[in-house]
Amino acid sequence: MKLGVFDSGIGGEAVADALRKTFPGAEVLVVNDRANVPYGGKSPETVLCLTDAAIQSLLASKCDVIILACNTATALAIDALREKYPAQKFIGIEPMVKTAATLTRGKIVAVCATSATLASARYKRLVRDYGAGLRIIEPDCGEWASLIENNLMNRSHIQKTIEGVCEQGADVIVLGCTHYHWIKELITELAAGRARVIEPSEAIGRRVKTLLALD
Ligand code: DGN
Repeated sequence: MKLGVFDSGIGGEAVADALRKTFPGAEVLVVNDRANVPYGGKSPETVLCLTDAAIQSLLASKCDVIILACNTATALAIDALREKYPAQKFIGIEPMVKTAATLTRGKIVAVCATSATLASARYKRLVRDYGAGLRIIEPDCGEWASLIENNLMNRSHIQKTIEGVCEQGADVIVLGCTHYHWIKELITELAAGRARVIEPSEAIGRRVKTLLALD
C-alpha cells in the first residue's frame, strides 16, 4: 500500500509518523512545500494552486490515497482537487469540532487554526453542522505555524493565548493545524486540569482503513 502525505511544512511529518505506526508495511511518501510555507494567510486561489503543484509527485507515484495533512489545504483545496482528479482518493484533515462537541462539559471549546482555515466556507459548515450550542473561541494563532516551522516557538509565544482560552472557560482545545502537533505537549501542560487537547493524527489511520476497506 502506498500512502501520500502532503502538508505545507512539518505538520505532515506528524501525520506520516502516525500512519507508519498504524500501517507498518505501507510505503508512506511525504511531500511538503517549504518554499511557500506558511499557507495560513494566503488566498484560497493561491493555496489551491500551490497544493495542486505540490501533490503532482504523489499523483505520479500512484498513491492509493493522498492525505492532505494540512487543515488549510483541506479547507481551501480538497473539493477542487477531488473534482480535478476523480480517479484519485483523497483524505483531508479538519478541526475536530464534532469530537469537541461530544467531549466538552461546559460547552466552550477553543479552535486553534490558521486564519485561512477559520475563514473558509468548509470550516464554517463544520461549525454550523456540529457546533450548535457551543461557544467556540478562535484565538489568534497567526504566527504559530511559522514559528514552529522555523523552530522558534517557545512557551512565551503561546502562554497568554492558552491561559486566555482556559480563563474564558474552554475545556477542550482543538488543534486545527497539523503544525501544532509539535507543541501539543506544551499546550497540554499549560492547560492541565482545565482543558484537554485534541488532534486528529490517529483518526486519520481509521479513515484510511475505512476508505480502502481494510477492516
Ligand atoms: N499545517 C497546516 C495546517 O494544518 O493548516 C498549515 C500551516 C501553514 O502553512 N500555515
